[in-house]
Amino acid sequence: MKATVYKSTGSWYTVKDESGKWHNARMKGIFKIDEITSTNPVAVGDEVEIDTENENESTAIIHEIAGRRNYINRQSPRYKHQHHIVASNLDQSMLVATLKEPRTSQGFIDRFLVASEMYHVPAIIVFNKSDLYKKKDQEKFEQWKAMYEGAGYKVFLVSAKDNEGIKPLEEELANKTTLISGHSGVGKSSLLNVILPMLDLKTQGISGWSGKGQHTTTFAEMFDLPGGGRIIDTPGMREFGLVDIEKQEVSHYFPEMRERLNDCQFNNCLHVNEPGCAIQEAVANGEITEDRYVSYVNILDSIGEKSY
Ligand SMILES: Nc1nc2c(ncn2[C@@H]2O[C@H](COP(=O)(O)OP(=O)(O)O)[C@@H](O)[C@H]2O)c(=O)[nH]1
Ligand SMILES: [Mg+2]
Ligand SMILES: [Zn+2]
Repeated sequence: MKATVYKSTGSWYTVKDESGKWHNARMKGIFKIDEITSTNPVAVGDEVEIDTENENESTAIIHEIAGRRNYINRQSPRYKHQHHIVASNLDQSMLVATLKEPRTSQGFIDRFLVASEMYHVPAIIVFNKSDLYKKKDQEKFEQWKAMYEGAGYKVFLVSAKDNEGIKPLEEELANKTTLISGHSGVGKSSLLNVILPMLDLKTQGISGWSGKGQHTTTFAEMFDLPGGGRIIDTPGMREFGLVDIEKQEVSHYFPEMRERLNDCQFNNCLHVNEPGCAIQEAVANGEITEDRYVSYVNILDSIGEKSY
């Protein structure tokens, strides 16, 4: 019987079958999927084949994993060649950011967007805590909104606290599987509590976001949206790493650069100081924002340095 993985707690998986029934499932045998070595062969979002094991206890055995449309992984900090698959079969990723308490840096947002592009997962950006924005913050928001929309991303402004701006976001999430991400303290749990009324996630006090050691769970979990669609929460994940990225690739993951790459004189152009560079020209005439270009150069500079 076909089922979808909603939660992984190590060796047991919470799965929902096509009729809506929940099972506690585990794997038997050895799986090799997508030719990668993974420390967790089954990921949240996976479509699996299960056989009922014990009807009374709702336990089941996973005996097949369907091919993944895409997946997000993390390099294992201990074993370089092992990857931890965080979630699979995503329609989009949603970065929760904020301009206040604590302001999310543009560099962080841009690295998130690059990682999403690498994984072929469309990204949206949600700025939370709008209730706290003063005039200056509102201006900053408008500037960033124009910049990111110009690059091709959807941008939302919400207040989880005051339930403001939620409707357009819910429309964007409807009938899609969305991975939610963002720094600790930006209001991910608060936002999920608004859009998933049946949920009651713990939110952190103000001291939480700068404190250490508050990340007790690192397991991803998927939730059904009331109007259709799903959200995947990844409590312990601060950001996707830019795993295995080459300098030459980076501009492919900036949509506003990608569309101009063919116009550079040299096909191995890194767009830094080469002559006849369409990217540098677009920055000079304002078609690409300087701020995004600075992020591009920063990412380029960070490559070669070890990420762990
Ligand atoms: N003023 C304001 N505070 C918020 C908002 N959303 C969340 N918070 C507060 O920000 C802190 C962190 O929220 P939480 O949901 O735990 O963030 P998470 O770490 O991303 O899950 C808590 O004190 C929340 O009450 C908002 O829209 N406005
Ligand atoms: Mg939280
Ligand atoms: Zn160039």
